[in-house]
Amino acid sequence: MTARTLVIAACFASLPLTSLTAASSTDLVSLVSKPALAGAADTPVLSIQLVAASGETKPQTDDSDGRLPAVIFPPGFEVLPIDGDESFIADWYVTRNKLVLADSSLTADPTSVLIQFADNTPLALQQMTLDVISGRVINSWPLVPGLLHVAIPGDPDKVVDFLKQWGDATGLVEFAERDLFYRVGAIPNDPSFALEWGLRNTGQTINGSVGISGVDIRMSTAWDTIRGSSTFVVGMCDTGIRRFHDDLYSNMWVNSVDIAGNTIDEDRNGVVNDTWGWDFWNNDRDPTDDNGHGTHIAGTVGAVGNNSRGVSGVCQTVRMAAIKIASATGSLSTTTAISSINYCVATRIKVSNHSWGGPGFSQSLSNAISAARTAGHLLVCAAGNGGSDARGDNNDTLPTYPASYNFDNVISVAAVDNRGALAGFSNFGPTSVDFAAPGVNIISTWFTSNTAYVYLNGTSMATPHATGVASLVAMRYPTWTPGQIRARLISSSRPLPALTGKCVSGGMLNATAAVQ
Ligand SMILES: [Ca+2]
Ligand SMILES: [Ca+2]
Ligand SMILES: [Ca+2]
Ligand SMILES: [Ca+2]
Repeated sequence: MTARTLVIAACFASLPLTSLTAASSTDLVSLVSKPALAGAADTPVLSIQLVAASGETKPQTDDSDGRLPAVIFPPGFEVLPIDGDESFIADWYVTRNKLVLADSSLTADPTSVLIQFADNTPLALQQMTLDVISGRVINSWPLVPGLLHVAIPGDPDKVVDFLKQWGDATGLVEFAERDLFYRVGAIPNDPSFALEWGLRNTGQTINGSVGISGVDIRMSTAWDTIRGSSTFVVGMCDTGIRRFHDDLYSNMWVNSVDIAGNTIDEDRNGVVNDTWGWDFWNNDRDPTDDNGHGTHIAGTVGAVGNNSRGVSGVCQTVRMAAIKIASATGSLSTTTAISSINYCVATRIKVSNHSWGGPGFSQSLSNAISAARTAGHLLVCAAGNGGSDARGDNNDTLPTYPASYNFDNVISVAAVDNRGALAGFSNFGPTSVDFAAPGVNIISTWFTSNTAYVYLNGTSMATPHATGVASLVAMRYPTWTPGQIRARLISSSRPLPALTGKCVSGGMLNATAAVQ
């Protein structure tokens, strides 16, 4: 048996030495406090002896009912269980949500951090690490083994700094980072006569703006090929959905596998009784929209077609899972985003809409999207609305995440108006934005009543056009990978002069060509 001795200077004075001593009771860790080793008297110094880890492993196997798991754990991974104290976790959500509702300018969660443990890190050493920072596990995800969302009492920046040093010294922590915040974003317009120019543009005047005939996504002829499917589920990761809206109700997904009214997660996707999807922001089973953004986007993907009312989604028939990841004020976090992707993969949802973003790179989110790629999941993402000045930026030099994660299961969508011009607010990027879709004066369902509609502007509105077309392609070609679907949407785009050099395709989404 080999032993390594490591000396770690703790970087903040509030280090709870007593909890460290408690961790030494296991046979995996021999932990001794040696304050005398430090140069500075007020800096606690620990000597940690790592005695050959026993390497307990728990590889995931096939479910007993014969369904293949969506995600296979790498051998050797075992993740600390979520803190068993349900009231602590419930309180944490309430506290976090109050902080965010009170201050929408927060750029990261002040109460928690993300920790990625290295492969084969024994549970006792994970727990010891948490003890050092007085951390308690809020969440973990089968999609990203070893990643923990941890509530902490101290300053998150200091904790992240400490965990980096701790990781360098011990090899236990691959990385640690803040739980970054992002925003859903749309620019409201006054309601006026409902016309969906983005689906079919005859040059009609929309909200005072005269259109150019043919600047549309060629939807009506695409519907000659495919109009949708009542078995295809699309993940709507946003502020929730008003699911009883007259023009949405019959296209909403109802999860019949997870039976409500019990305590069993029958479909084993990680949440219990998720009948309509899930609310990851409030951690409850009711993903009703309290903002509006998500209901608008849902109407563009899948308002019921041919029902003699309102608008039609790109998919006339589809099943939309309401996956609420954002607050009433439109803020969301890395961790709610990861939860939504984990949920989609675990529920075998192939395509998801992400009309949100921000400038913060997250290694955790990047890893989750990479794992989703392996699992065959496609994310359709908004290129972004130009940051705080609402003037479009070049994402090649100023990335917007998640749209700018460079994987072939991520589509980045810019916005055009009804005259074929790139919207002034729309981000662009010759290599990082894939194509444009209608995003100015977009009429869709609204959350204030079951018969409400409203116009909105934004790459948030362009994105669901692409999500709808990607879903139609996935329905038509069920064996295609996300990369194949993305490549089809890019190659079938119709060039527009204003988009030359502004995106990969130099063009606008073309549903008719995409579904051929
Ligand atoms: Ca159940
Ligand atoms: Ca479930
Ligand atoms: Ca809720
Ligand atoms: Ca309709």
